[in-house]
Amino acid sequence: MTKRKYRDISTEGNIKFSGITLKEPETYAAGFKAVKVALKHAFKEMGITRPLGALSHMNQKGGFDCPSCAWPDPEHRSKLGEYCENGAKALAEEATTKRVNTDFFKKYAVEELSTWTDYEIGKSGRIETPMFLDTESSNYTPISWQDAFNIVAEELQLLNSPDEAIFYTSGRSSNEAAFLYGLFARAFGTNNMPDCSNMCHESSGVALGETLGIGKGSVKLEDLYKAEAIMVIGQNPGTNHPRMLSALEKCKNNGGHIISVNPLEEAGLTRFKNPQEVNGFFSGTAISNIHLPVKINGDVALLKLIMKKLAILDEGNKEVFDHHFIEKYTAGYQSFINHLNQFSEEELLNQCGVNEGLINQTVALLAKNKKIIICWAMGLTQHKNGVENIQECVNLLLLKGSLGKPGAGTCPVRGHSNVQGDRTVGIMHFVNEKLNENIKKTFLFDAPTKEGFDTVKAIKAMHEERAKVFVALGGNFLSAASDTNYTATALQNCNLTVHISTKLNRSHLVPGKKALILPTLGRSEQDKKNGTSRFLTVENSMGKVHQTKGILKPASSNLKSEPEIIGGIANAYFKGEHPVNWLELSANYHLIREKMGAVLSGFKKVSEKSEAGGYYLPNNVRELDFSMLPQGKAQFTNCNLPLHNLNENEFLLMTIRSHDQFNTTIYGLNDRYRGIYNERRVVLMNEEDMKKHQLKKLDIVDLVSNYDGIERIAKQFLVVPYKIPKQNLAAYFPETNVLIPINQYADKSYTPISKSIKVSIKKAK
Ligand SMILES: Nc1nc2c(c(=O)[nH]1)N[C@H]1C(S)=C(S)[C@@H](COP(=O)(O)OP(=O)(O)OC[C@H]3O[C@@H](n4cnc5c(=O)[nH]c(N)nc54)[C@H](O)[C@@H]3O)O[C@H]1N2
Ligand SMILES: Nc1nc2c(c(=O)[nH]1)N[C@H]1C(S)=C(S)[C@@H](COP(=O)(O)OP(=O)(O)OC[C@H]3O[C@@H](n4cnc5c(=O)[nH]c(N)nc54)[C@H](O)[C@@H]3O)O[C@H]1N2
Ligand SMILES: [Mo]
Repeated sequence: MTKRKYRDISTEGNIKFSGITLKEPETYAAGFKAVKVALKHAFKEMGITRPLGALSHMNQKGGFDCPSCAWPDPEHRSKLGEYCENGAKALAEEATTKRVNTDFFKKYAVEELSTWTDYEIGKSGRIETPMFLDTESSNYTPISWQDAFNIVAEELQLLNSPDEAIFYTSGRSSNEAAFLYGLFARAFGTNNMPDCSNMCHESSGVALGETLGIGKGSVKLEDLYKAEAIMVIGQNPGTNHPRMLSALEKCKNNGGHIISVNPLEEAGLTRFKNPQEVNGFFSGTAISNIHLPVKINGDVALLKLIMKKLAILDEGNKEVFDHHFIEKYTAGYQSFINHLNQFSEEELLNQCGVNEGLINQTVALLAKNKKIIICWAMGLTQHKNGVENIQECVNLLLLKGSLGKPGAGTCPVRGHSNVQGDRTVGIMHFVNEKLNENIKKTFLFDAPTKEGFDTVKAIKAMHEERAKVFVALGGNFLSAASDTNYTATALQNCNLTVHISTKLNRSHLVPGKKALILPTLGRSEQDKKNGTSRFLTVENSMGKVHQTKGILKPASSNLKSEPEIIGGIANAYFKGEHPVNWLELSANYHLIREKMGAVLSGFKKVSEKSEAGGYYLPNNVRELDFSMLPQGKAQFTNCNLPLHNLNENEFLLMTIRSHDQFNTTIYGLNDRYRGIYNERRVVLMNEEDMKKHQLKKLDIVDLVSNYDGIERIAKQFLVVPYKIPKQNLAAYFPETNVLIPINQYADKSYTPISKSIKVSIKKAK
């Protein structure tokens, strides 16, 4: 067949701008305005009556877990509602009254839909019924569930090897769905399970696994209240984890200090009005005591400089570092200090770009406190040295003995609401022998022992036609992945692409030769069996497993739950000839949990009543047990300084989220906290750089990356003067993903370098 055309507006140009307005960035996050904006979104999408009832159940015991981020819920929920502006927007997006029905697909061919922006695609609404795109067709047509399952089964049977199939997961699925999905992939015979976390916190997982023996953070929510100092590095909680600001506020009110490390002065990190407290509506708290405006990817240099200065102070009194802790629990201290001594203060200062006075203030604060927490997100993970960025944070905590005690520890702030749980229950491309053994014991089949593909490897395999069937449990693989045009070809090369989704997105519109969209229930919707509502479980950012139970009427009567869809596919494939009874297992969530308890360490068979508030999974760092590591000790790491060798006309570009988006789902065109309204194709630039390059406010430029001799262009961005370090730029993802080469990723974790892309700018013609 001839390949269907696919069009990418970033590559084509001819952009119609939507009429930008610029204001001063806001200094306060949240407050009354946030609640007002949240409700406006909710009423617009969900109608008049549903939002308030639904919001009052979000993040409450017995209700449903917010579909936005993975921040944990406090033990005592606020009476004003335990949700934030962006949680309400996420709910509104899922519970919208708009529908993508059969007529919609009849009206619009996939090629035409692929020219729509992500915003326009997302706003079309919830998918009502399974849809199929046949080899020569230009439009999706409706299909029965059983026929859809049979098509997937047939295409899987046609493969020469199970490793020609790919099973992607995005982090919104429940533990039960993800467990079943991983079980099916293994029963089918492959570990090709790329996951959104490959593009997200994989660097954290690798860094923490190597140094502390567990790829997760160590703090609990209460620790943030007790900390003496919290560093928030490379993270924008005001937009992406707003409820974290309440925890930072509590820390401050208890006498703690907050240090933010970020090229931008993000709204929530400066000041905050707590919408969950009556007085917070009006008066606010200044959050950061110290803000360190580091250059993009200057964090290792900054941390090294801080530790060098601390080491000098420690030389004098041996009280700045926790020598008892270092001696008893760590390995590599002396080698670390020797390595640190090789760097000059001048070189480090120059590379991090931060004023020395501010660094000295930070050093003074850290010198006298030993209960320190470091929180981080994508500003650290999405660089070539993403793993080392995090290991440098671990070094600081080890020096201070800030682990395994109240008020101290590591806090990688997770993205998707159940991304951590999905990994815990078995979504991973590498082989876990213990898991395989337990699967054998419980389910009586042999799981594959060959390492599978992560995101980058999966894209390459599809591009080179080594993989031919792509199945996605949620997510928007095309827009989320790097090198958009390369990834598009990869998906188009497949014989079949299958998306289990709630809403239409770009990945459905750049399909394989055949394609299926299988519509599923969202987190907020009732999942009924024989008239009774069922619950599922998720794991939050701090390792606590808890229930989630939807309360809204489903978007259509023809949706299936994720476990049922997976069970349907597995049953059509195995046709009863497999030791697992897939239909029975997928229909009974209690049974899935019972099996999870048998296969995974720490999982309990939660019933409706027991463990309703959730339980923590085991965490060796909390116990200071490093027996799984060399010498049985936590490891110091000697990290190098990243090198970019920028010439005069080159910049480092970070691709970030606006306040009006959840990853590739675009809620609206405003980035209120940064003062940017009604336009997403903007590039934030330092005013001196603008002068130097003879650019004026709102000039139109193209962004160009040049790696391995290939020029990649993202066309037509409006220049916005902004307080950002020189030679640094910021623009939104996913519009800029065309610029990120498939072969540029973090060492060891393979996370694309979404936060430090070397680019030049050209005035657009
Ligand atoms: N509303 C909303 N909530 C979300 C999401 C969403 O899209 N919308 N996404 C969810 C997901 S999946 C994730 S992973 C998280 C993402 O949460 P974040 O990591 O907060 O998201 P980003 O917008 O990528 O922001 C990265 C921050 O790091 C800073 N930064 C960039 N480069 C550097 C650097 O080199 N050094 C330092 N120190 N800072 C740097 C940027 O200025 C920005 O403030 O949020 C989750 N929550
Ligand atoms: N340049 C650049 N690229 C990035 C990033 C960046 O900072 N910069 N961030 C990366 C990060 S941190 C991440 S996590 C990835 C995100 O990658 P993904 O997780 O793949 O992308 P999302 O946009 O979160 O996926 C949204 C889609 O999920 C589906 N969906 C929503 N809820 C549900 C549900 O309950 N069930 C099912 N089955 N489907 C559902 C909807 O169809 C929706 O369109 O993107 C990465 N890409
Ligand atoms: Mo993420």
